[in-house]
Amino acid sequence: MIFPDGFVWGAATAAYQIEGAAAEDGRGPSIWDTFSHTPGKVRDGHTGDVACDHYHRYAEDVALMRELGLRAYRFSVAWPRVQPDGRGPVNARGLDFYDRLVDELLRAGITPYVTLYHWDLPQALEDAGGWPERDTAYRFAEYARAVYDRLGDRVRTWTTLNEPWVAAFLGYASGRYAPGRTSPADAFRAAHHLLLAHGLGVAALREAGAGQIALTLNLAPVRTPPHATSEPDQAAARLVDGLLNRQFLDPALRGSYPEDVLEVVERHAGLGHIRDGDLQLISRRIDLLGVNYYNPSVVSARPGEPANPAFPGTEGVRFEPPAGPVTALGWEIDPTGLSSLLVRLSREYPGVGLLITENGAAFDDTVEPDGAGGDRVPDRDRIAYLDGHLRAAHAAIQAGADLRGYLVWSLLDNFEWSEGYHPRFGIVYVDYGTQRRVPKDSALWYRDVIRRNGVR
Ligand code: PNW
Repeated sequence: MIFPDGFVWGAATAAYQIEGAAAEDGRGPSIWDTFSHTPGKVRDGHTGDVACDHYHRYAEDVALMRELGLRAYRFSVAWPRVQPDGRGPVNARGLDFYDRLVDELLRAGITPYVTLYHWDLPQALEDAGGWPERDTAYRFAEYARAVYDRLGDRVRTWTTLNEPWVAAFLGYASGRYAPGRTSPADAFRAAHHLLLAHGLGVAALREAGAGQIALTLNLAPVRTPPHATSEPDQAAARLVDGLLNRQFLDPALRGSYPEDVLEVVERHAGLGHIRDGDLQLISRRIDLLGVNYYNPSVVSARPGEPANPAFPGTEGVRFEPPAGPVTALGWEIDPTGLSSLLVRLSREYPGVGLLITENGAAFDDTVEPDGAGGDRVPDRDRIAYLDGHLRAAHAAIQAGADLRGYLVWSLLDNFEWSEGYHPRFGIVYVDYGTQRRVPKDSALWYRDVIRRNGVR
């Protein structure tokens, strides 16, 4: 199964999950510093204070990427390094780090893909109201412009946001992620202001001359189980599809909120925060849609079921437990969800290129002797996961999806948000005691995939 010429192969990370150096070179606190330092919020009290120490070890990490044959590397910029209070003059020493990183990548022949916001909102902006506050979107656009002005001469592809659904609904509705608030009204306002930030960011980047602009969403097909296919079951699936997928796809790519989504928004938050002209801004043309895919969602109708806290308005909807094999996080493994998602996106939202900006799996990896005095990490289950999803991606291309590349989540084992360092998503193992990196068998397998531009 050979992929098209020019298909982009790489790996992804995010600032708070790998950098550490949380108080260095003038970095201000983000909502994830506050949250992870609040007892009871993150498993075992883990924080990103040190993480993979990538801030100091970036050169070694880029060398490793080169050895693995990566052609592209997606990383995020920490807003509180650039503007410690989220507004005002830039902290040059914070931008210096990304400057060095970009140069190191280019020297290694690796194309940098920059994400401007991967959830680490400066705490000062949260103190001023956070994403439920409209002003935060304008602050984001200023920040985006400041980063572009420093890196834009060398970075061609710019992503505004990573997964606004997670930032809004896990951050402000379920409270499982920073800042840990639990107000559905605030979550819907946050979602709209994140979209507005995206639109204002696109305008700022475009005006500054950015080559390729993207938005990354966490997307999943929403299905009903085989035993539940009645009209109410399908209505349940349609509702969850609206909240998870169409709430973001339609404004960004069609310039309107879906009617069924607007109805839920109005019930929880009113519509006063959606102003005339917002949707024109939000739908400014982008070049790429970043797709983060891990698993499908499966739901059915069940009267009396309380709403899922991350999906306000889903009273009477049951979120079904996985029916098949799962990863260490209990996430269902189903590559068919990726092919159907990609084909649907190309059909229903034509005219935007697709890039898989995250796909991968957490498993309980262990280091073992390789028999030659070294170490290896025999992660066969991860190889099977990645192989299955690459086959699904290939099938989607055959079926007409305009898929341009694949970035595995993640390069390194890292800080998996509320789950701390327990889940290991990396193709490279990190021994947190010594910061030693050990490429897992999946990394060596991936190197071969890249070499032959496909899977056997
Ligand atoms: C994504 N959910 O997070 C993020 O972009 C990464 O930073 C993260 O490490 C990776 O996936 C693995 O979790 C998600 O509950 C977290 O639906 C949670 C959900 C989705 C995506």
